[in-house]
Amino acid sequence: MSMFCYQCQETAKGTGCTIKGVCGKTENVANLQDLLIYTLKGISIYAVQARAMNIVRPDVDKFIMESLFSTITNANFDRSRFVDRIQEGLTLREMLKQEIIKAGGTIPANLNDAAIWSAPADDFEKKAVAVGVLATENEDVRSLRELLTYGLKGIAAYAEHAYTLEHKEAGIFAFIEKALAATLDDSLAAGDLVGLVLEAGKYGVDVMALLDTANTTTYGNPELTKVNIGVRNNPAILISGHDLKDLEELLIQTQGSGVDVYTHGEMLPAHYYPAFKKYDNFVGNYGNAWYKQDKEFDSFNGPVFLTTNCLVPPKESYKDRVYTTGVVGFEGVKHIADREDGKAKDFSALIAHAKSCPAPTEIETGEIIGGFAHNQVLALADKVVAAVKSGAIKRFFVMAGCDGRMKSRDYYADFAKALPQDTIILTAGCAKYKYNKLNLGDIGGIPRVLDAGQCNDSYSLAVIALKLKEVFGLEDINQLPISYNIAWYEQKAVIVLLALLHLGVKNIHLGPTLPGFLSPNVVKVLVENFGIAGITNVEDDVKMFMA
Ligand code: SF4
Ligand code: SF3
Repeated sequence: MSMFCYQCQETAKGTGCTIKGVCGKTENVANLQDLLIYTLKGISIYAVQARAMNIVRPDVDKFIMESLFSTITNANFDRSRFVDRIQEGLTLREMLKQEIIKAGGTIPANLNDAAIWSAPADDFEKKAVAVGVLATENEDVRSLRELLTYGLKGIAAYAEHAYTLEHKEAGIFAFIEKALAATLDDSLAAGDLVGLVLEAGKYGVDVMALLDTANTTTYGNPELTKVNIGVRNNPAILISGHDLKDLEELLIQTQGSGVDVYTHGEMLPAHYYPAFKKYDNFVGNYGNAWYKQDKEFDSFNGPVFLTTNCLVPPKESYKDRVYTTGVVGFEGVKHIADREDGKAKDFSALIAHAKSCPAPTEIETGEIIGGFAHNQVLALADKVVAAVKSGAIKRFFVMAGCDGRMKSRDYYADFAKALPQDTIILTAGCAKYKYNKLNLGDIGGIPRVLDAGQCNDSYSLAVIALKLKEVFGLEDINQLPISYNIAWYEQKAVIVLLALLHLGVKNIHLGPTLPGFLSPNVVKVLVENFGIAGITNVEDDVKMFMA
């Protein structure tokens, strides 16, 4: 075995990628990611001690957040970026340690190896092999440590988006560091780790609320919007990922340039924000969820810009048209540098490149509808409540989460089609692409698929549920006529799930397969305490949910 990774839904055989990632991640990148996480845990040991002495280093917080984010599935495949990060991490770790000593603190003897190891860059991969996921021998402890770590990756990703819009919360950084350090603590029993996993859910709610505030105060509240899925006859740039600030700066810089901008994948919900509607070159959404990029980037003809996950290793036919930024990376692909001194990123190369390319090839025509984040749905609350009371709406289905290339995910399209006409789908994340073009109709003017936005906007779905609970005077969120059939793929979906558990939601169904990183005993805990279950087949599941 040359690597071990089981953090995402498509992990090999449902148990772990051991030779090469199904996602395309190479063995050396996988191992360096493990070593980076180990380094972050070591830094966190000092960060916890420092914080207790009122020493807070914003550079350390930021480094940990961005590093966690960079190890999310389909974010970064570039070996050299991980080597650089590990080196930077070791330097920060030493600086933090010296600062503690300078402030009169004592560095404990017998610190964990993660806090004291060092090695020349050439030896990183050798070191990495000893510190990966399998270094924890007990299967249940390993499962809980990884579940916690993946939840932290999701928190870090959302915290990074909020941070970019100048919204941050010290408590979120403090929790990330406390929890990372805890994953090294052999004195913690499984019960303690379960407690931390559930606490991560609380911070999942907090960070999504923070990002919601960041997005809505900067760009306005998402509103009901029809998004064009056809093309125009101008050269264009395709922007993907979740970063709205990158989009804003790109729109400003392309204005009047003759270059159009289209969204792909998780950038689709940007169209729902009022702030972006003033750009007449912001044409529409091109294509579908991330995994179809190998075909859709080809036919788009112009440059594509990945602001966050999900990047698929690019085909040679369009690799020279791919640009990454932020935590995203791929060897041999052009990378747009971070902002400096409050200045915008420089997209001139991207725009010049677009001008030399033909316009996108049309792959579909028409419109899709979305923008049903909490503010818009609550504006329709009277209508929704009346429809529930009259029986016109029998049940809501939260089908948030991720899409992916596994054939078994056709289940979600079939499930949406098979749902009775008096049901509404509440969605967020790229999972929506399985049914947002099916024309499932409406109930008295309320569309049967209500898209709240990106995966982080799952927060909106929780706000809506809590509001309905209040309106109907219910004691428990689980008394609402809402079922949860969530599709997961990467680690942001892990934090969305933990956030829902924190809010008290029970009986969530998770598919298309249960996470490979959950040991049988951890699954048992989740089943017994939260009623978590998998999926079976469309017919039986629809019957079960509607019963
Ligand atoms: Fe395998 Fe997923 Fe890890 Fe990639 S991220 S190596 S597909 S488990
Ligand atoms: Fe999609 Fe990658 Fe998860 Fe943000 S973009 S939901 S998979």
